[in-house]
Amino acid sequence: MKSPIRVAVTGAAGQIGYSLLFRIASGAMFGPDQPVILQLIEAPIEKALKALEGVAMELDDCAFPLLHGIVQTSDPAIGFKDANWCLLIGAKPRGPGMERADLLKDNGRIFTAQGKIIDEVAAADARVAVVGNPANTNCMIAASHAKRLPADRFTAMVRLDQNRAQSQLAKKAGVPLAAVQNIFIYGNHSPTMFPAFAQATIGGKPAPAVIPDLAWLQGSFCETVGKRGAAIIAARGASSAASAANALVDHVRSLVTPGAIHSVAVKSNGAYGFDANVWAGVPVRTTTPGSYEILTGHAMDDFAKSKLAATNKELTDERALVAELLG
Ligand code: NAX
Repeated sequence: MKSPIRVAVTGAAGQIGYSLLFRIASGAMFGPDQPVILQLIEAPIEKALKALEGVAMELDDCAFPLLHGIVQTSDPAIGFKDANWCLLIGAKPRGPGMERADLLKDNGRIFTAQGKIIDEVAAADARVAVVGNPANTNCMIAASHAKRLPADRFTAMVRLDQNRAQSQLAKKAGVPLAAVQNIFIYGNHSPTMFPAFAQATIGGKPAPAVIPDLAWLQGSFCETVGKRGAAIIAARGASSAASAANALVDHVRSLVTPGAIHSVAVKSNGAYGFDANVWAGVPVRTTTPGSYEILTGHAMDDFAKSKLAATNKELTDERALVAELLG
């Protein structure tokens, strides 16, 4: 049996947390032979901490053999202590009438503090995955406050968008999901993201050859993927949770599986014309567990270039709005 790894999860009593923790503890994220210690972090609010107690009780009641311990805390210094993976889900939601700039700043303050404390107390091999929105910019802020951990340890999740795009293409083509490959998400986790359909393959053929409907690919496909979160809120009365948790399982599982090729928001370093200092969705290949290289060889046509420019502009605008919070 391997020795357990420590997995810190913020927002652990929230709706994504409730769909996520049981899958981590069952082995879906790190594999069936990897024990875990869950370090659950909640906001210092009585109701949230009480809910967290209930979640921990349910985790106990699952009797997962791989779950070697549960920490419950509202103190990030305890929650992130020696963590090998830090899954940052907790964030302030956008309230009625709240400006996006205020949301960026309020969350920026949370991720400033978390970036600092993770850098101080997490394990030397710590990896960070950000889900809390605005995920790309929150991730950039947290990374900017880390002096010990390099920037490439900080990733943000665009895997839900990739999964959504894969599913839409499979439905349209009338093929099983696994027939759709190489569909990658570029840019921000927001409606400006670009699901690069021209690079995707369906049954080994270019997607536009199998779906010869450019108007659909450029229009309704991109729009459905980009606005899927809002469509789910409209239908369900609550934001995507189970699919977001599932995507985080996929995000981390792919990052610990050498050879996996998948979409992750990482420090762009100028890839695909993104501003070098923003965190943008790009295709990566996992090299060794937890490490990756950006795949830079994909050609972009004029339509793709215009989409990339738009999502890059949104990321640089967000960066400008939080400039005072960057370390
Ligand atoms: P919930 O409101 O159900 O849960 C959030 C939890 O975080 C709450 O229990 C809250 O007490 C806790 N929290 C708040 N601030 C905290 C802090 N500083 N430290 C620790 N815990 C804190 O939201 P949920 O539906 O779980 O969504 C969480 C975040 O994921 C939101 O920001 C949401 O926008 C984002 N999403 C990101 C997605 C992505 O693909 N990147 C998709 C799904 C989701 O919308």
